[in-house]
Amino acid sequence: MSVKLTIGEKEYFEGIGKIKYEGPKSDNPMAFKYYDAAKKVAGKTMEEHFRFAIAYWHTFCGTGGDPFGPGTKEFPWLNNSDPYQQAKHKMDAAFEFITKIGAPYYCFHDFDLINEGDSLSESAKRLEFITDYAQEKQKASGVKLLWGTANLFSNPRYMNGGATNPDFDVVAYAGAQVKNALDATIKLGGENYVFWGGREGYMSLLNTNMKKELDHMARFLHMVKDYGRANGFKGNFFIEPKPMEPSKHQYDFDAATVIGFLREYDLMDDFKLNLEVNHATLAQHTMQHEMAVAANAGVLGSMDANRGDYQNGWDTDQFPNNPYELVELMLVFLEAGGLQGGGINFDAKARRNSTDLIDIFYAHIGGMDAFARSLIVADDILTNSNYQNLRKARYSSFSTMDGSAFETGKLTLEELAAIASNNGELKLRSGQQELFENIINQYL
Ligand code: XLS
Ligand code: NI
Ligand code: NI
Repeated sequence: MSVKLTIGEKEYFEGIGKIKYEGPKSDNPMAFKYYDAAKKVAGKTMEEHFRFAIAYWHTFCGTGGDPFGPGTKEFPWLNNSDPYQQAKHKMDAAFEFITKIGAPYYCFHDFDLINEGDSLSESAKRLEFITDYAQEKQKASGVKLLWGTANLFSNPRYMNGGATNPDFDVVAYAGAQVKNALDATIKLGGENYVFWGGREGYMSLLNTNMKKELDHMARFLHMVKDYGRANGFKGNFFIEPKPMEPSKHQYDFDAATVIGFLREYDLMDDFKLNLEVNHATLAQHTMQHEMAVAANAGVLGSMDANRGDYQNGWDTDQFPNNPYELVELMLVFLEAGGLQGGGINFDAKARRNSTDLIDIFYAHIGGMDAFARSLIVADDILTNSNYQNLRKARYSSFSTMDGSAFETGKLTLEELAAIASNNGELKLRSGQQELFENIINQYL
């Protein structure tokens, strides 16, 4: 039985209704086993915790092309050579999918919404047109915009970067494009605005003045922030770290690097981080490491959810499906008090050989369920297990008189040395890693 959930002319995902929660015993592949939007966990509903978002680029634009072959997926909404009509059909399909899967948010790059025109003014006109339509669709469906961004990496003009391009005219073009993308985000009530610097980096230091490029990037971000604030944008600006791909060296390498940059250039008040799982692994970190670094600095803003592949080293953007790993993320997530202003955006794509439209549903149902199950387990661990106490106990010596004098800056190095000589040789204290690891399996 299909339910009509569109305000467009055509139903694209025929025969599929709204995806419902049926619980872990259900064997219906088109139902949630764990994601129950209204269920309360740790004081908030699952919907409030996650604020799931659908990525426009992978889900409605990406037909599976890779360096070795063209797209494999037939997206009926792309079958139109008129860019305006095509954009409308794509948006009909997008809002139909987002409503049926039950995600409260979506995210886009400017030219995911509508193909770029052949001049700045034609592109601006196209964006104006499609964001008028998006306003209608958002109103009719209740779906909201988690964040918008500008694509400053696909067009050949950005081959040497956008804001960090050595050619000032390209920087100006990037400025015009970001201004339009931010205007579109503001117009649609977007809650955040993202910068991912795919080509803000370099291929060879021989032809690069890194200091100048970083100064330019900061200048650019300040300009965008000032413009946004002057035009009523109250949300967060997010930077999305990634160490490489497409650039050899990307300036927004990882969470710690970006935080250093934001502090150096006085941007911490307006910018937070949008962390992506596969980018963390490309930087040789775990996602929980990146999340903890951001949370410690008060800038854990948002998450691009996906996963990489342990046997190869690129951004495969697969859907998350590993509960053990996700529990580790959800522990950091809950202990940090959640995300600041952002949500969980599936920056993930069904595989190139997953060519049925229904595969898009399987992929998102799986991702949402994997997060939901992990949230429940992480909450259970935090409320019912010995986990936090065990970790705390490792640091108990800092609650002694000397330990707390050290923490509060009341000890000199000479005093520290005197304490050590009084203690004599020390007993080893186990880190008990395996004991900690077993807790997750026990609660899964
Ligand atoms: C690419 C990035 C990109 C950003 C948005 O690796 O993840 O998709 O999320 O520009
Ligand atoms: Ni991303
Ligand atoms: Ni990515």
